[in-house]
Amino acid sequence: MTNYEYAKQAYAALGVDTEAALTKLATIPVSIHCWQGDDVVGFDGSDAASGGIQTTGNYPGRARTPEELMADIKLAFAQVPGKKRLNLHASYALLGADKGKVDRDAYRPEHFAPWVRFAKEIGLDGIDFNPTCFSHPMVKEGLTLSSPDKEVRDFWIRHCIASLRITEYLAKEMGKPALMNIWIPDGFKDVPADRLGPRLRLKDSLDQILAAGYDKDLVVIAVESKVFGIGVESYTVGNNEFYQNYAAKNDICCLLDNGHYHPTECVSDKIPALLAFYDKVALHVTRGVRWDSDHVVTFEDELKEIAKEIVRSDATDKVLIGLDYFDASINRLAAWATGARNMQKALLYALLCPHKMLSSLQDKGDFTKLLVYQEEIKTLPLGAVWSEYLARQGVKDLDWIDTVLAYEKDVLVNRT
Ligand code: RNT
Ligand code: ZN
Repeated sequence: MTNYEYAKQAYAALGVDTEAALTKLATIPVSIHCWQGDDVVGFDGSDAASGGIQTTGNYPGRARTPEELMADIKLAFAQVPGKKRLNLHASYALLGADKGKVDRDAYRPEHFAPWVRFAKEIGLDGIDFNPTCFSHPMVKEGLTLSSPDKEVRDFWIRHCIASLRITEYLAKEMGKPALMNIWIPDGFKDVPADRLGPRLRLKDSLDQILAAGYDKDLVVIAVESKVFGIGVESYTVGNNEFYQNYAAKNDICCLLDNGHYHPTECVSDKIPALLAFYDKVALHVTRGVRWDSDHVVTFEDELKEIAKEIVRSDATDKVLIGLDYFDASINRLAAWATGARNMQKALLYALLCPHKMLSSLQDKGDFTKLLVYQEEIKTLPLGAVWSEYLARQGVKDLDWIDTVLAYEKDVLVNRT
């Protein structure tokens, strides 16, 4: 008997069909961020991320050009099973002859045409997009869409509207709806004198962006809240309450980044709360260590809980799963692939849980048996099913790291 056959029987004893789980897993898209490959720098002029986000480490091999980033994405994504989308930021525009002439408020779809060609070439399931409202001279006093300076607000409103057109284009080209997620760094280091004014200005800016109109069959707009950032410790304009109410009243979507809440809050618990009201919920799956540090996603409890909530709420088509981490202290391709593989593994873990049986124990009030089963399930032979999935997807098991390290030796070390 193979390991997989043994595992299949072990799960079947609990009423779980491993074949159905493997089939389902291969249909769930995960949007993988482009920004792990170059430390969130982009190609439009900045030399480091700013605005409360920060990469630490200087491991050799950062992608410095679109060609390098695409080559790295191709190799890193090939180590990840499942349906993959690409998550782009506006700062990754390929401006060509427009470089230095066209600013972010005038980026056009054609500046992203090479990304479409690339995504098609490597068989991706779609492209998602983000306006880049940070790492730019028009971020004034740390503010963008909430700035008291109308010129600043207008610049970022135009940027978000330009991004909307680009997102529509990406969706149309890829033949798949796309997410456009708005995150802004706006906030204050010290106790503000006015907490309402900036929020009213942000509300008005968002209203103006939405008033530009967009094709709702092609684009889902999300807003991403945050509790605090480095340098903006005292106040964040776009906090959770602001955006949840804004999204609800304007029929857009909330994006939950699990690094953006107080440390004892769980995004896993927020997902079903939002699903009670929203058709779509977007995620940035990350791992915060003590703060929103964006460490590589590992196979830890909250990741499993997030995956379980998506699967047992029958919401794999409602929850838009995206990744958001960036580690510059280790091989960046290994970082990318590790986090993305873990997201897939957590979804598999969730698909292999006997949810109906467990929830009926809850409904019957049999909390003793519920606890016992939930604990026993943790050590079922997940690894054998995972290996089977990798084999069926044509993706390497543990030895994938050898491929990445060979690439480091041949290619990455020459980027000095
Ligand atoms: C920052 C947000 C945001 C960014 C990316 C690059 O705290 O999480 O989503 O990390 O858009
Ligand atoms: Zn995020």
